[in-house]
Amino acid sequence: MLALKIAEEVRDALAERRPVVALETTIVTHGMPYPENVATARSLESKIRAGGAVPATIAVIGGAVRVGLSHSELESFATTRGVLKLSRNDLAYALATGQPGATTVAATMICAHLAGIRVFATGGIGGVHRVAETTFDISADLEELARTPVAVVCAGAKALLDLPKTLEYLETRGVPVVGYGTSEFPAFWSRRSGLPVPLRMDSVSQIAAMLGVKWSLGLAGGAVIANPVDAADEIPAAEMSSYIDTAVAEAAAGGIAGKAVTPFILARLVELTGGRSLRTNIALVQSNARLAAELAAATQAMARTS
Ligand code: PSU
Ligand code: MN
Repeated sequence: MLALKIAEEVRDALAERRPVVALETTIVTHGMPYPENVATARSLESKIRAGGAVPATIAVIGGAVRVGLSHSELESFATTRGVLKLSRNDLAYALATGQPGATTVAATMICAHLAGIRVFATGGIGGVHRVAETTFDISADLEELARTPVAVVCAGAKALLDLPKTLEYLETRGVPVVGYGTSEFPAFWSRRSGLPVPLRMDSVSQIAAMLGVKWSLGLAGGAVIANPVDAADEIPAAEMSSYIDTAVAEAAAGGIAGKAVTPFILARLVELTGGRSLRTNIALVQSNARLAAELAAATQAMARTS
């Protein structure tokens, strides 16, 4: 009665120990407007293929966890209204009630792990929100990173969050946070946050080795592989910060709470920046897909030789 449906291409790749990269769908339904969302989702799949790996886009459809969607399924999913934004707490609810659901970082990690996928590419992880001391708003992504063995390739966390508290939380929960080719934790649209990254690694095979050692020791949980957006695509932090302050203040004033916060702020930022934040978001997630394909290949190569 386990409702897990893995696309044939993904199943074959996993059985033959070829590299597979998981992709989330909240970025499609709640993170970007149509039609850029579908175009981006497709471009991520092509980048992963170009990197020699098989893409596995994850969603809940018709009471099943789907791992690997066809182009037409992705298109119709992206244009369906009222798709739920699923995390650990409501994944089973969507499955049992048959409602369509997009998977966040947390839910995608759970489903990727069920399918046997170790590497996942996204834009940015959720984190500790500003004024979390009064709202208690801390993304379930962080707890998932502490318990589920999937490496999440991202551009750090969005600067709309409290980044120092997010890093502290990850440290407390034992999650390795790696800066790929950077000594600073990247802030999603911006390459720099002013915060030192806990671990710097410049080689993909070394990252694969670290993951292999971590998991062979039985250390639970995943890892954050933070890949700064290319300089040509970034919006420097100084420019981004006033837009972020405006969007965060509007969310608070409008009483936006819970899982609606991140989608609201992302959509407002696209408006406030005249579409520039969306272009940066697309570029960074594409760059993460490329790196994730490389990492998945290195991880499989390591597993074959050990
Ligand atoms: N990164 C993006 N766009 C997004 C998200 C992340 O570039 O839409 C989504 C991810 O699915 C992430 C979620 O898991 O936002 C975090 O939501 P919350 O803060 O409610 O946990
Ligand atoms: Mn939240």
